[in-house]
Amino acid sequence: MNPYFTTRFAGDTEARNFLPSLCLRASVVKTSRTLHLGAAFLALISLCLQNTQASPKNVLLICIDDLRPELASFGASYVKSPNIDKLAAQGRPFLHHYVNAPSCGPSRFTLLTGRYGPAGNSALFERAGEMAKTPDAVPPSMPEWFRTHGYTTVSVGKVSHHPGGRGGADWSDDSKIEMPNAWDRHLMPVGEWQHPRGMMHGLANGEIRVKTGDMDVFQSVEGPDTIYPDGLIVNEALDQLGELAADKKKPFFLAVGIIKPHLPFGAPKKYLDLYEGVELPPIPHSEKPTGKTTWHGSGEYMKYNQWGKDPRKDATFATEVRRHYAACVSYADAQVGKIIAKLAATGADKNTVVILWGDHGWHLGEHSIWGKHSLFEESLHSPLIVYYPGIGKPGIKTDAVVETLDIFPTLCDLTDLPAPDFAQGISLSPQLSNPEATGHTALAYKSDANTLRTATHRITVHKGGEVELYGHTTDGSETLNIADQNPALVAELKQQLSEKLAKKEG
Ligand SMILES: [Ca+2]
Repeated sequence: MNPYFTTRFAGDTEARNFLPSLCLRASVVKTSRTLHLGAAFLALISLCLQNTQASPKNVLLICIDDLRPELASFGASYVKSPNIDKLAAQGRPFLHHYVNAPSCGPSRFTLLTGRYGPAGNSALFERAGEMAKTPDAVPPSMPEWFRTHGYTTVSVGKVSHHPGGRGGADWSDDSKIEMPNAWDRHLMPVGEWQHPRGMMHGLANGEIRVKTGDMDVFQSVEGPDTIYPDGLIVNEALDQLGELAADKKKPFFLAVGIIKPHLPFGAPKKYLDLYEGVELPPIPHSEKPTGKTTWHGSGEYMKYNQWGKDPRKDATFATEVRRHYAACVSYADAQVGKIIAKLAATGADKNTVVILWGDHGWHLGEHSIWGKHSLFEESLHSPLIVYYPGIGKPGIKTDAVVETLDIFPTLCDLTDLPAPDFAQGISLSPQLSNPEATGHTALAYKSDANTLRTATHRITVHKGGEVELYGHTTDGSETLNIADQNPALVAELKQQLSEKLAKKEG
C-alpha cells in the first residue's frame, strides 16, 4: 500500500459520508409528526437533496506547448486569441504565472506531480524508473491522486513530455509508460503522422521530421484543422469529453495537450491570413546580453530549414517567423474554442473546473534568443487561467506572482479533494477569491543555474557563483544587471532562493 494514500482515504470517506448521515437523522425527526418539526424536516430534506445531488466537480486541464503570454487578454491586442480571451473574461487570468523550468519535460513534471523535479526533459521517465524500484517512495502524481479519489482520468495529446505518455523509439511503446498509475486512458491519435513522435514535430498532411535540417521552420498550407496534428488531437478530445460527461456515476479529470505553437510553426493558412495587414510591435530588447547570463545560441530553432536566413540578422525574416508563430497561437486558440464549446454542449460546463496553462514561454528575438531554455522572463512567463462556475469577480486579472507548482493544490481545493501534503505548491484559492491577494516567489531551474522571481525582482545564480539581478518595478527588460550595486538585496534574495532550493531537494 502506498503510504501516501493510507490516512487520506479514511478522512475523505468520512467527509463524504457526513451529509447522508445527516439526512438519515432527518428521517427520524419526521416520525414526530408535529407541524414545526415537519417544516424543519422539509427544509432539511431539501438541503440534503441539494447536497447529495451536487456531484464532485470535474477537471478539464488544457496544456498548450510553448505558448507565450502574448494574447489579447494578456495585453497583446495584435494577437488573435478570441477563445482563450473568452475563457479569461469568465475566469481568473494570472498575469504573473511562472513555470518552474524553461523546457517541456521538467515544467510538465511540476504541473503533473506538484513537486519540483529534475531539470531535464526525461524528468517524468526518471520518476517512473524510481516508481519501479521503490514505489512507496514516490508520491502519487496529480492525475493519480484524482484517480484514486474516484475520478476517471484521461489524457489526450501532449500532456506529459511525450504526447500519449509512452517511450520507445517512436514514443508508442506500451511497456514504457511515462506516468504509471496516472491515467485510465492516455491517448494519442497519430493519423498520417504514423506515431506520436511523428505528430510531435509534424507538418501538413503527414509530414514527419526525419532530418531537422530538411524540415521547414514554418509553413501554412490551405486546408482544415486536421491537416496539422492538433486537429486530430482535439477531435479525439471532443469524443472523450462526450463520453466522460455522459458517465453520471464518476467525475472526470480530462487533460488535453495541444502541440502548437511548438516548432515547427505550421498551421492551416486561414490562421496566417488573420495577420494580413496586422503590424507587430518591434521586438523589445533584441540585443544579445553582455556578461554572464543564460543566453544561448537558439540551437533548437536553428536546426530547422530557414532557407539560408537567420532572424537575428534579418528583420524582415524575423517578422515572418513571428507571424507564423502568431498563426500557430490562433490555431491553438481555435482548438481551445472547440473544447470549451463541447464542454458546454455536454452540460458539464456547469460542474467543471477549467485550467488553461502554457508549459513555458518563448523568446521571439528578445535578448537575441529564438527559443526557450533561458532563465529570462521570456522563457519562464506563461499564461495561466483558472475558471469554475460561480467564480467571483470573473475576468478580473491578478498580478500575484505564482508558479506552476501551485496548480495541484488549487485543483484539490476547488474539487474538495484532500490536500496532498506531499505537494510543494501553494493553493491559489486566495487569488481566486480576491484578485488583489498577494502571491509568493517563483523558483525555476536549469542544470547550471537557478532563478527566483519576486514581485519586484529576478535573481539568477549560476553554478559558478555569478549573479544576475534585475529590477521589475519600472522596467521588465532584464537588460541591466544591478547585482553589484545592491549587495544587501542580493544576499537577501540568495537566502530566499536557497530556502526554496532546500525545499526542492527535501
Ligand atoms: Ca513546451
